[in-house]
Amino acid sequence: MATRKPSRAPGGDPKAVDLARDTVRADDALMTTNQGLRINDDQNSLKAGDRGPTLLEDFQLREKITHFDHERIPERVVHARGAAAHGVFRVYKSLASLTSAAFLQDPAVETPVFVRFSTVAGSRGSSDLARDVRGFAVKFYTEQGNFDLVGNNIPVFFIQDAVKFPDLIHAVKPEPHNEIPQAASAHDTFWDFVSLMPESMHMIMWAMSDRAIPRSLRMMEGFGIHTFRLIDAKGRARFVKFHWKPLLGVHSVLWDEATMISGKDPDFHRRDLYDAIESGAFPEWEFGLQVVEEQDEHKFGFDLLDPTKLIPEELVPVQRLGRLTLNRNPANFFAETEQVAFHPGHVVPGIDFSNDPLLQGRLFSYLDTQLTRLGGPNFHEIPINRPVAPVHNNQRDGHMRQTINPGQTSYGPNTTGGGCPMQAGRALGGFVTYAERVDGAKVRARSASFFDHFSQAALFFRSQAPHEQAHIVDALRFELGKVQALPIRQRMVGMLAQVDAGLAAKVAQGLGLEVLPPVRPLNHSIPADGKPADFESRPAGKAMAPSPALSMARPAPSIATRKVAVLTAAGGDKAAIDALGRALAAEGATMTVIGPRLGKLAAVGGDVQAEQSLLTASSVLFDALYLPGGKAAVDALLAAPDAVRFVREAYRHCKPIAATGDGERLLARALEQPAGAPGDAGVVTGADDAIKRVVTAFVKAMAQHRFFEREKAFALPPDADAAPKAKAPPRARRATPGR
Ligand code: HDD
Repeated sequence: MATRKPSRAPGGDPKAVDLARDTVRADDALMTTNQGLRINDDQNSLKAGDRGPTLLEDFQLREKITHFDHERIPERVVHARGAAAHGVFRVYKSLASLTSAAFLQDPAVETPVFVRFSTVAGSRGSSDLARDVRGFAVKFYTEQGNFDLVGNNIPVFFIQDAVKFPDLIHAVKPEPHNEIPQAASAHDTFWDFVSLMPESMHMIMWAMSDRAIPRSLRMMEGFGIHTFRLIDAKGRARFVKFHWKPLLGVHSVLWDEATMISGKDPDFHRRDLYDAIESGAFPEWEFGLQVVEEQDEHKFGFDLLDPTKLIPEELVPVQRLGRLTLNRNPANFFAETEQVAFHPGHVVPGIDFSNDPLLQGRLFSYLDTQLTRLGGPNFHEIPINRPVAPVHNNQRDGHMRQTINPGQTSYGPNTTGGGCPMQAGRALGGFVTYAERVDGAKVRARSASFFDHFSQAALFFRSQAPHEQAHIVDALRFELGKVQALPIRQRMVGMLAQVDAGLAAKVAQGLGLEVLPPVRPLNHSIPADGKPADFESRPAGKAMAPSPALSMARPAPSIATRKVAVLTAAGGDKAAIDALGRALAAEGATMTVIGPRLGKLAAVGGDVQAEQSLLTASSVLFDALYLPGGKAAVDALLAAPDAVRFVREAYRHCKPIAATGDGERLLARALEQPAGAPGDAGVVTGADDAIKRVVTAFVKAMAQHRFFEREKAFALPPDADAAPKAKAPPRARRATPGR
């Protein structure tokens, strides 16, 4: 029979955010209507005669069709495409010296969490591999109520004030006249907006970098972005930035790969997260804090309230203070991942806001958006949104109210309900807003301390490894190359010239712009003194020292969960495949045998199972490639163009490749064209009996993730890549208000 698990008793174990209490299983159940009436026949509608018209009387048909007609809810206006998981969070040691938040006091306390990752621009059905920022939203179900850390995988944002958010999103979404393009920023309206918003330049550097095409949601950093406040038990406040550091390292794919993955497996990230959790390889992040004492607020040369700025880790180290582990997939995507409602305003005592104007605007938007998306003010009663802390107040009624509040009293103060529910006050854990002193004239203005839009953009660009810089150049050439309006391209080049002259020159070259156009940075903000004289952005200040922490160019701490493709056919070298399999298993990595067809392949030394075929698999879905020996197998693969292409793509995408024995022949053929002679970096070869050495070197190569020196073999012809002599960017000119 269908079973409904009993609700958790009030005051029960707060660790158990157990949606099982609301889970209805249909094991051995009989089918019913929504009123519990058993259904006799669900295959035929009620008709006047077996060939006659359907009768309006068929309440069963109408109930089913009506429900179906209303199965979709509005997708999120941004971050529509996402995937999520349940997990737990624990601090390494008590953070009582920083905050009174109960869930940060005791390493023995395990706080349940629900984490949703997302892209921003695309619709719910768009590809995971779009060039985009990734949302990284964490809901902590604490004993004091829910705390939501609604961040991204990039530590800064496009705009400084929430009032520009609708403009930013309108600009990046598909253009309104033809709804093109889907999940892509490479179009006119986005770059038109950006070219007029110098404050977006730092974020643009990140968005054009490989950070915007992660290898896996499990291999991304996360950031709270805004400066928040932590308040300790004595009421003392400090500024903080929140960080998530993935234990698997930070890795990305190449743009060419990303576009291919979008076709081969648009669910690549979602699948990767789901599969990792199902296999027990639980994704983990360390919780990091950058702490700034209140008296140090103004010592950085940029404003801590400006969300387009980060605090370089070299200036304020990230203290790693806790761990997040994702260990359970949602049981139902709609009920949990789609209906979860995050809100930066969901805080607990000990955590508070700063006056960052982007954050301040967000505090309005998230609650408001749920009214449309989830249909009314009772979305907090949906199981995934329900706090584990008990909820008592005088709010009543509204669409889809679940709670049955007995009794006469729905107001306060009251005597009819004995004065309940009572305010907690500070002593009993009531949330008390930090008493920041605020004193100012009412103005629509932005502080002049927000006006240096280029120093940190330059900091990011100059902190990148050469291949990372080259990828930014390529991304800008791609994105701006898709822009139709020449003035937009020109304005962008002018803007880039303020970040880095070499970068601008290379992008200009790729776009066929001979001469760098004049720079006319506009900033549609007015400084606090209201004088339009300072209407525009300031040129970059003194160059900041490069920050190595901003680069992803470092080996992975481990190769756990990396996926190796093994290309073979009947007659392959089973002993070598098994040896690799054992070595990978010891490292927590996995191997997939790919054959010309699925199923059993008679290999030398026994049978090998091909789990995927050349039709279903593609090199872009793997991290590395092994080509075992076996003459017959390699002869068969050499006759299959898809096999040769598989190897070529792996090489082109700079992946570690190993080949033993006859496998080297396949490697050599694949690399004849177009790469020319294969470079050695990341390619490990050896005779059949050298498998032990090859495997060891291959595993080591995998920790490096990619071998970008190979990209030179695929570089554009020199004509396209030589940078023209950059003219010094003209000095920023004063913009005329209203222009
Ligand atoms: Fe936002 C969703 C992150 C600025 C308005 N935002 C949303 C999600 C994430 C972020 C991760 C998806 C949450 C989920 O998985 O359900 N947003 C950010 C970050 C920002 C930011 C890191 C800047 C630092 N957002 C921002 C501004 C506004 C919004 C300035 C409006 C003024 N965001 C929304 C929203 C969404 C949202 C419209 C859409 C769906 C939702 O809230 O629940 O309210």
